[in-house]
Amino acid sequence: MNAHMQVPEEWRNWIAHNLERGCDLEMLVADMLRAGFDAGAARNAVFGMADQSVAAAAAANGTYVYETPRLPAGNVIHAQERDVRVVLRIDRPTIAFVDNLLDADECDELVRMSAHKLVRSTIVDRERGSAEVTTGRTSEGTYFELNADAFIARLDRRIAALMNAPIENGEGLQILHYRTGDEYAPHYDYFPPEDAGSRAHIAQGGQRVASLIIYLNDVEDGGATVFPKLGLRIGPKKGAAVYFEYCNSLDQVDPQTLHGGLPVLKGEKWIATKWVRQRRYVA
Ligand code: PD2
Ligand code: ZN
Repeated sequence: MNAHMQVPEEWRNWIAHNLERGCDLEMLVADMLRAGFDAGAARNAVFGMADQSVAAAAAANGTYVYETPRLPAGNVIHAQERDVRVVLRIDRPTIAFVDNLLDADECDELVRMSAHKLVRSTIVDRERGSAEVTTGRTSEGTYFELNADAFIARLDRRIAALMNAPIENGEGLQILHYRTGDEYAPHYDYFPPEDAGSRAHIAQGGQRVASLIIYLNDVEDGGATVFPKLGLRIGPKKGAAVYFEYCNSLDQVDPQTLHGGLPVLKGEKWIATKWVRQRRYVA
């Protein structure tokens, strides 16, 4: 039997029974080898089923199950016409810092296109789902619909390739401007599933699954993106971006991805944010 051969159902039941009893995985593999199974097939079946049962147990008690990252592997991600270098990766949750996603002219162009149409940023009211101004988010912002023009369409394509997601699952690119003193208090980018106010938002293409924050300028002081539960702080760098993901195939959301934008201490801060949904985003 080769490694990809299907293990018969009676043997899968036998593995499941012994996993439940807490048997050592290598001993199960050894028993299967003695029964004539190929080593690859035995290991795939035993370890694969063990992974599934750990995931099922974690899901049953509400623990977030980490799956294979959506973000492509490798030192360099080919994002359309641009090769983007991954400088740092964290595995659980999946977070990555990538450099050189936009060039300086592209950053400047996004700022130029946005500066005249900024409005005060809001957050989602947890009960009503409405957009509310709050002291915890003092930036101002605007957005560009998907493929708004040829320039935005090029960036949407590049970002979708980096995030390994269909372009149409992305919300329109958000541009945010923070003046000195402005901040974004720690929050989740997903819509808390238990909140009544989340329902209407989740209906627009499912839960958010991943975010990309692109820095459009070098901030003089302050303005780092922070993940307080992880002790992680990322300094803004023009053209670079931080990526993170927080919703798995079981529809669970990951509370470890709490994050915020620290107050800008000197100068100003511009970012572009892309949020990706489970399915096509319906504005
Ligand atoms: O400006 C930031 O660093 C920041 C931090 C947290 C932006 C967002 N969240 C966001 O746009 O969701
Ligand atoms: Zn956020």
